[in-house]
Amino acid sequence: MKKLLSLLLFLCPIVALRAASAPDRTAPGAQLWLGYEPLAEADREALGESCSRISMAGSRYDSLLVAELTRGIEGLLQITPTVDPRARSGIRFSLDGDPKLLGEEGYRIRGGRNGVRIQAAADAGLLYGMFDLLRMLQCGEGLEGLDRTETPAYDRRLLNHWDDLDGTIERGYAGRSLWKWDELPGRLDPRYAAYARANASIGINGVVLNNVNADPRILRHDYLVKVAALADLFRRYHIRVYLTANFAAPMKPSSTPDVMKAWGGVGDLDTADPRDVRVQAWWREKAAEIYALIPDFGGFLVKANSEGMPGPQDYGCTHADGANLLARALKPYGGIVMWRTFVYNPTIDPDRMKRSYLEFRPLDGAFDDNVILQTKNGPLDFQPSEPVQPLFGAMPRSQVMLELQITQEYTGHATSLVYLLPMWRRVLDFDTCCAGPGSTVSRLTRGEVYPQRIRAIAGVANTGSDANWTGHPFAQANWYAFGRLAWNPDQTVSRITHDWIRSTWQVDGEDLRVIEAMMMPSWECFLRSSSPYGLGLTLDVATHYRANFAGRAGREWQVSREGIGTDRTSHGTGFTGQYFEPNRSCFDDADCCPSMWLLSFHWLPWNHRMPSGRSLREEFFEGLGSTPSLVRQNLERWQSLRDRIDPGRYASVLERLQQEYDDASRFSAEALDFFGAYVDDAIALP
Ligand code: BDP
Repeated sequence: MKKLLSLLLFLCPIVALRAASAPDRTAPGAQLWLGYEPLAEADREALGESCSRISMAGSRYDSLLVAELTRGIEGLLQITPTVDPRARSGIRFSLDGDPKLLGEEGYRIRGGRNGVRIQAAADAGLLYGMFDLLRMLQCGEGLEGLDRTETPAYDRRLLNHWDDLDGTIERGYAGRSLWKWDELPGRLDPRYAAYARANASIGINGVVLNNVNADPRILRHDYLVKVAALADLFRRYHIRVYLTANFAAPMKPSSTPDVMKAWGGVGDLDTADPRDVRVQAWWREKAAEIYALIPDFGGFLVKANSEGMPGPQDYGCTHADGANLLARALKPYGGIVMWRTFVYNPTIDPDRMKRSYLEFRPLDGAFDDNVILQTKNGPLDFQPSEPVQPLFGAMPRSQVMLELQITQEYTGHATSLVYLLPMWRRVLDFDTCCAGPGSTVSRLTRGEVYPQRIRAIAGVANTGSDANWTGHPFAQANWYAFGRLAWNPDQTVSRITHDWIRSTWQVDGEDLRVIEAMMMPSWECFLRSSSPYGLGLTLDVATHYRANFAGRAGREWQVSREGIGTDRTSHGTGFTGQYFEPNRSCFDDADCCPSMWLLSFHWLPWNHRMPSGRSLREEFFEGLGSTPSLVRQNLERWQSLRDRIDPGRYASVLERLQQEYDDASRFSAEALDFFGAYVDDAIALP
């Protein structure tokens, strides 16, 4: 009894603190990074005066700004701010910023003894400035002496949802689609607003609602009315809606329900030929219909002549003919076409890594100015690590944007803790050298190397109907990091990571470092067994490893008793020839090639001497067996935080780490066994 009493006394202050906080703890993780837990008393006192009054600038987002600030300040500082248009102190918004400097979305934020001033040239800047202020408060950053100007690096920062109309999500691991098409437009699920708010808080300003393997029905009038209801809601958060268009949409409905095979759409034509005037008229009319419902509709994303999807090549036309067809229909309204370069045509070249370049580079300069080529980071398909797509920099007269995959298709679904920001950072920092040193993917896609009117970036979303949005609580970090990176690709990894940890877990100091230690090496640890030296081994995580290995060993990895890897050098498939110098020569040379991509570019004998002085065989097998112990370390780290994390989220992460440990153990055992059959223990170094 005595023990129970002392436990209760011990818990009391914590309970009181938690009870006073606004967020609903019944759904662990539902608040994402917007938990707004009370700050320490000293901080609350220091900031209370500065945040006690709000004066508005009269923007279209006024009510949202007041609601969000009130929610944040009530949670963090435990006071309710008053709205006072004449306030000379407190949080003051104004729209008198320099438009040349701040553009549509930028802001200047200044802090002093009297409070904070957020100045913008247009409404959206105030929204982003407000979220930045709340982030600073959550992260315990002082406001005194603050003077910062922020503008986004990309104008279009998009999430791509691979959501199907039946509520399933292609490569989704967090439940069903957020969009309830059968309830729309009549009922708006409260989660729509919560989703939009979360996106706005990290700067995302566009969402493609449907799967790239597009069901043409999304362009039918009844669906467009539903889309318009979502667009109306998202507009309140400065988010535009885009749709994926099926190239065969103008055709008569198909009798087959499988969109991948459906050679038919929602129109009444018997062709989708871009040269046919009826097809052109169909797209023009469709655009007019869409813009009548959604005046700020962003545009179309298109996957054409890829993995069985219809496209202009079915009519002997090029990607440019197809993209321009849609672009011209959208042009009068300011819409854009994001045409994907993820193509898949085995007749062009047997080395799949070479295909996008071979198909798209000859079309450089042929695309209209409202077309942008949406390009995956690598030439294969979102593998855990692969070389950067050589198309970046190779099309100086075309606009190109980067597509990243936030959802963890090849990186452990919602079971593995794999923090993807370090990978994305490498991609953005990769120097293509197309116009001399410094021609990084980041600068290229921002139009700093060759002119680009459209500057955009997309991430394939990992959200779903799960209460915590992303399945794995740590997968929220990938969503967050994508948004922050899209706003500012020069932001350091540690800055973004620290902000996420502080805002999400309300920890600092040693606890923050423990969580950081779990996240930061997670991608490279995952690679050691799942993508050793660029050899992507994961296909269907947690199932059928052995069958998967057997199916791919010869064709893809060319594994034998002699060695492993694919020769893509100038002596092999010639893929390295698609890069600019000095990358080309470096990738051609096994001693210069980054080890992370070594086996993507080279076939090497098992006794190849690695920079460590050890053999490829030794390192390869050590890596294959390494993940379980690394996951165990994360389990122990997490257990050390037991008393500092709310029980719901603590248990959810623990359970997933245990599952990850089991999966990793099974994966390692099967991989060691499978590849072990090819090698002889006695392989000696040369
Ligand atoms: C692959 C996915 C597939 C997508 C495709 C794409 O497995 O589901 O449709 O990419 O990006 O990674 O189009």
